[in-house]
Amino acid sequence: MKQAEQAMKDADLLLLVIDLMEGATPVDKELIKKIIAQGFKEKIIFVGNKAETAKLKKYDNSIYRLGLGEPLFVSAASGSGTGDLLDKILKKLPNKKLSVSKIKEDYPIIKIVLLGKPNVGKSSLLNSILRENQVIVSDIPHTTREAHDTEFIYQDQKFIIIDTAGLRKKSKVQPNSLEKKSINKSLAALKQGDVAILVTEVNKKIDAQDKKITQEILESGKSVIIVANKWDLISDKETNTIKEYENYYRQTFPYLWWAPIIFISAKYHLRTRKLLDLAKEIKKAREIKISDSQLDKFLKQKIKQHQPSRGKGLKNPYIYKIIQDKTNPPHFIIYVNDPTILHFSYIRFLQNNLRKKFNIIGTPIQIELKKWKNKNI
Ligand SMILES: Nc1nc2c(ncn2[C@@H]2O[C@H](COP(=O)(O)OP(=O)(O)OP(=O)(O)O)[C@@H](O)[C@H]2O)c(=O)[nH]1
Ligand SMILES: [Mg+2]
Repeated sequence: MKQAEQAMKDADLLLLVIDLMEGATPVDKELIKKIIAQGFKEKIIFVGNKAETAKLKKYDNSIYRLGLGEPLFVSAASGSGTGDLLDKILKKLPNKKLSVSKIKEDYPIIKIVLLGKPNVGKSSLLNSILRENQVIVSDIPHTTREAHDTEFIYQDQKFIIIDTAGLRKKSKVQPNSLEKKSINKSLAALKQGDVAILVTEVNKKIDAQDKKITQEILESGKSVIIVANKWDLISDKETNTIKEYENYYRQTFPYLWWAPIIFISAKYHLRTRKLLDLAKEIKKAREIKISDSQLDKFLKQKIKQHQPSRGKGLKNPYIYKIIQDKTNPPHFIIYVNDPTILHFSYIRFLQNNLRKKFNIIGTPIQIELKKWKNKNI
């Protein structure tokens, strides 16, 4: 039913076909109620099928009580009435078409890339999000040979999810093999995405290969969500079990401390769609543009709270200004009297506070130090 509802939302036109001999079934009635309640009544062309047979016998008058008026009588078997139906469809469609293609053009798309070792459940996660068995899932590692895209709309937002082939340790992969090629494709897919989802198996230890993949993601500058899949395999869960696992993940990926961790079960559809909501927020964070005046105010506050400490050398560091010069991911320039003397921990301090203050979730924040010259004013 959920899928049907989404389809109703996306459709330009709904053909509601009633069997005139049977009348409206309880399922039909339920569906019609839903359609009307959701305001889709005007999308409907109401069709009564088996008109010929129904004319001979008497058809069920209850169809008039459905709130949809008189149906268009057709007979799918003999073809009668289908010409009228086509006219009606064409009449309803042209204006709609325009608005749809217009929406598509300037519709922001969120591109998510699923990455992880073989067999961790990347394709299952995609299936769970879509709730359709579109992608082949199996127990044999390397089920997915090629990265492939699935485009869909969820809560008025267009998404593309790229499911990739599992990434195995380099030393185990034959050079020039098919596998090597699919690994290259997975990494190429990463370049196209906004948000990388690192899929891991919560019932297994994080190993060097998982870490290697996070390195690739970090180098790409993409946003990240860490997924701990197969949560259903953890038995005897207690209230703090998630917290314990989360601590383990945090310790294992200290350099990704800013990435959200979500515990899911692709198999049982647990929290899988939550990832879409999160990706939406993250995409916003990736595209954030903070004005100079907001950053001036921020810098003043922070310096007041905590003076920049000295690194190497004898000079005291002095920060003139912070500006954001790029977005996707956000990139800032800190203008200082001497870029070599500002202590690393102070840059961290500013970075963390930028993240907190402007809610930059799941996204790397890039910072560059530059020497202040008067012409920068
Ligand atoms: N118990 C459990 N099993 C899962 C879950 N998600 C996936 N699996 C199983 O894990 C196996 C691998 O799933 P896939 O989705 O094919 O994994 P993949 O990461 O796409 O694998 P490759 O395409 O080979 O890289 C299958 O047997 C799935 O049924 C889960 O949440 N819980
Ligand atoms: Mg797969």
